[in-house]
Amino acid sequence: MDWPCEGLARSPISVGRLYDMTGTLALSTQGGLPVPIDESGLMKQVRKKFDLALFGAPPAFDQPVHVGRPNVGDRADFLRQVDAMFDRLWLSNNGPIVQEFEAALAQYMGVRHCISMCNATIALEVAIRGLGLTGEVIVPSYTFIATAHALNWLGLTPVFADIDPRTHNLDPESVRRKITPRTSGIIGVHLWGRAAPVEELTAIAREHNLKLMFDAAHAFGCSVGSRMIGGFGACEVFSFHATKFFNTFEGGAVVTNDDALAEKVRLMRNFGFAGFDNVTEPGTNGKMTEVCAAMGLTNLRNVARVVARNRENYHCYVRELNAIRGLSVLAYDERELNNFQYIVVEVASTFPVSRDEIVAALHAENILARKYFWPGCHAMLPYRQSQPGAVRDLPHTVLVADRVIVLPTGTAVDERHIGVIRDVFACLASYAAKNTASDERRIADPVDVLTHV
Ligand code: T4K
Repeated sequence: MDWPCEGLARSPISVGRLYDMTGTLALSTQGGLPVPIDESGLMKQVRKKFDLALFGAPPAFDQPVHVGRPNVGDRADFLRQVDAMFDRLWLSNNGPIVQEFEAALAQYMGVRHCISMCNATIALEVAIRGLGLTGEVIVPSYTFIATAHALNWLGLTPVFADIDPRTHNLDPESVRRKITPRTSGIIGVHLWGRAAPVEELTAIAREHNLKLMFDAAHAFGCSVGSRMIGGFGACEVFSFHATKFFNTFEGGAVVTNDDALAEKVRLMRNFGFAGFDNVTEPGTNGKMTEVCAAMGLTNLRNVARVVARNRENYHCYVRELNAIRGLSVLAYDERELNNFQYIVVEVASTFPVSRDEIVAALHAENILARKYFWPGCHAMLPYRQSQPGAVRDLPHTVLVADRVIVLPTGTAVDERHIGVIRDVFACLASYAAKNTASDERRIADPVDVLTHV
């Protein structure tokens, strides 16, 4: 079908004109200006084609609805800790709040060591270096670019393996095919907080004498086989970025049950200092600050509330979107612990509107859906040239990256937002289906769009 371009979606069209044409927009006005019709900031109902911002209507929300809105616990609790920090005048360098935070996380995950860091990218680099990885390391291409960049930054080669299209996680058979004499390790990623195939990857690593670690950036508070993620492989790395289910503003951690590795990682995080004037390792500055750790302690006490909201949102999305033919919400295994942080919708090729057109339509409504992790690391500029065979070897990565949309959730989102998102999908589907069946004319400009109803 023909579809108005993104630029068209943003072209200003007067509210008055829209009322004249459709007569049904549920826009309310106050002193002539549109005002939201509910507390979610909703500006209109979306029932049919001309209710869509893509066709010139005002956006559904007056403010952007984000995928990565931070979840924040009790502010008074946080501010009390920050006050005490100011009294102590101890702001960084393994302060008391960082130590309390690390102990609390180690206990929460049931691991021996938690070494907090300034972010997960630095934590990955320190862990990779601490483990002594060299040459080639196998990673999924379908992940956030930081997984590959951490290797590249250290002068190592990320070798991209394919995923299982049902789980979006590493396909063990593809991993096997990527092993060469230069391979030193595997980094599994628990994508969307759903566990990588831990058992299979552990067996492959053992068989080929490779080191295995996990990028657990998405998997805080998740389990596999009823064991908390955090204790698998030689170590696991978490992200506590602002957009994550659990945040410390910026932050991350290496967690491990290996005493020697923990000791090395601790030293590397702080320039390799083993005491005053005594440097025993090459190191970097990966330290978490006190204020970040205070945010972590506050948010740790808020985890259950955020999980509950995310879970409700997830069920609401499943109910609303799975009812529309051609859409499916990636399922969480509810026998395990999940943080339900990512709402991942797959758009089938039979859906009458393409994934990119849907994203453009949602953005026009101020719903900032994302195409994570399109187009896959292998297709990003720094890696495109280095592995020319990658596209041939990564059919499932290409397939999945082309059909995923990640939708807003978290404590800033509720069923009212989800209802509107459902309406946008439904409206697009029914308009496109009708348009394709009955009207094959090219719609060239806004006037054309508006006159060929
Ligand atoms: N490994 C994996 C598998 C990862 O997914 C990540 C990070 C890492 C490693 C590395 O972790 P860190 O080094 O970051 O700790 C975001 C995050 O920046 C990134 O941490 C995360 N993965 C990735 C999946 O998502 P972008 O490029 O999408 O960020 P941005 O700025 O577009 O923000 C996303 C949405 O959140 C926007 O709609 C704006 C909104 N937002 C953002 C911030 C920071 C807010 O509403 N408030 C905020 O404070 O990467």
